[in-house]
Amino acid sequence: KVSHKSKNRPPLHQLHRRDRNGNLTSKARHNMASDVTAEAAGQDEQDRSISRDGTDPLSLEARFDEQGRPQVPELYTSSPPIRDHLTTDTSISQDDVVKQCLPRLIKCSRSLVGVNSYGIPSLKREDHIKFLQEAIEYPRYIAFDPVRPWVIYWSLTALSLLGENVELYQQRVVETLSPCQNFGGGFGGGNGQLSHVATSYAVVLSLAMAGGGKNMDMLNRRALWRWLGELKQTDGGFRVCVGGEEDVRGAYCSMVIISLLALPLELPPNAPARAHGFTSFLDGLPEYLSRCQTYEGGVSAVPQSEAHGAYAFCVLACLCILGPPNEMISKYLDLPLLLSWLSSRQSAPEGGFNGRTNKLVDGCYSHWVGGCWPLIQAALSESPENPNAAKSTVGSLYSKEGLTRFVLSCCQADGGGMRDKPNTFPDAYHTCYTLAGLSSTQHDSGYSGMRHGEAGYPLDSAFAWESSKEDSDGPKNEALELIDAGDTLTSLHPIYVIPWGVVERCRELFSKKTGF
Ligand code: FPP
Ligand code: K
Ligand code: ZN
Repeated sequence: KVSHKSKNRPPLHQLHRRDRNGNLTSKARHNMASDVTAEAAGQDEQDRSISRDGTDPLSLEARFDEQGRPQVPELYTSSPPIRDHLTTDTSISQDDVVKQCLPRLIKCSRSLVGVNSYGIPSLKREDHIKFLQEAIEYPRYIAFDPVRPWVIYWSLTALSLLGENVELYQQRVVETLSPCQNFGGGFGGGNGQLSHVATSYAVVLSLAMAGGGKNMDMLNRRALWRWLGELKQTDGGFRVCVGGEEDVRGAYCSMVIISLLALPLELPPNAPARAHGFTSFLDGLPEYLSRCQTYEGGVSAVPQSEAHGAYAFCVLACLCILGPPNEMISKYLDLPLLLSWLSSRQSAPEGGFNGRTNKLVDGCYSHWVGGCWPLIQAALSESPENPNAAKSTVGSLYSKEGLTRFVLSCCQADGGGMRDKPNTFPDAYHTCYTLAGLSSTQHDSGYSGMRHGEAGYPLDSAFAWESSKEDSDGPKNEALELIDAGDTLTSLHPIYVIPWGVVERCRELFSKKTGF
């Protein structure tokens, strides 16, 4: 039982000190943030017991008042019950985010219009579709020139999540992306630009999504294979471009391309890593990924750096391309430490995830961090290949409700599109990844295991995942309970982050291909 009383707090007028210019001092700004949010919640002087009668106040059954109306748990509508009173730039900006998010969460929870009976706003589907159609049609910024394939990938993925048919874009996607392909293999971010593994990843996924199976002929698979061979490093990892930096994006993007196109795993003859005795793209790779786990338990871009959610996703997804999750993740990562770090990414009352310790929630981490959870949950589930093991699935290990509230209350921009957080502008990147995260609250996916005798390609396990059926027995999906039926999104493959059918289509196209 946690009880929180703020009786030791000095009166407001003492807290809100101003400097000579009449501006609030940073200490005052800091105090005000907590007061304003607490007062807005009407909680300041109340006893905030989170379990008065022993029932779990966050469970859906404990939600209804005497009139049978659902109640919003205080976790999402009140200031954090425990806070560090040391004022720093970090605590000031954190208070500021709470100050932006909390009134929205409270307003939604009390509003009677535009929200459902759980106090959750509806998805502005048509506005988001319109926003994305414009984003793909008229990229607005010169800064987008080196990320053309990304803008296409984000828009097509988000449109797919919203239920749109993206095959309409087939011809134009090919026309835009063809000039990005280089004779030396791979794709640059724009015409005449150096090949990069991240833009090549976005190209391959975009062609697969928009093509209906037709676009893949334009890929020079042999050149791609040779070029990836140049990126493979003698410590097991991959550079992101020739002469460029090596980090876990290089590893994840390369392995997505290799596995989805079923490229030979053997290193091409020109690969510099051959001089080190390596013969395969897989040599030293899981060991390299393992070295990127930090003392916090999270994963960094390169060994000995700061853990970040975006890199954690790259590493977990890459390990899940290399083998079954329950084998790979616990073999190469300290799973309890990773769980502790990953759990700390979700913030209350905001409900969203941050990317790293002491930083702010951001809608895009709904995917980068949120997308780690299905992979971890699969790693913790019993191996489906062991017939003696009861198929146990762990339930959700994060608050799907918190994430749902954050995305729908704080990340939907007024004119359509999704954003990082309130008071930021929407863009295709945030629209893609907030929706991907929201979708993963609604659809549980898991590792289904390979059928025996089927294994042929060594990376088969990457394709042995499935989206669990809604009628399956197992715990009810709390996120689906909370939103209106019309507000559900389609489901994405947890490793490739494109629709399931698109992954299957690639698999059919390439798995039986011998040679190039
Ligand atoms: C910090 O930015 C962000 C990073 C260190 C990594 C960002 C990388 C990705 C989002 C994607 C990588 C994956 C692929 C597949 C290319 P920040 O300091 O602005 O944000 P923060 O305060 O939230 O950490
Ligand atoms: K950020
Ligand atoms: Zn972001």
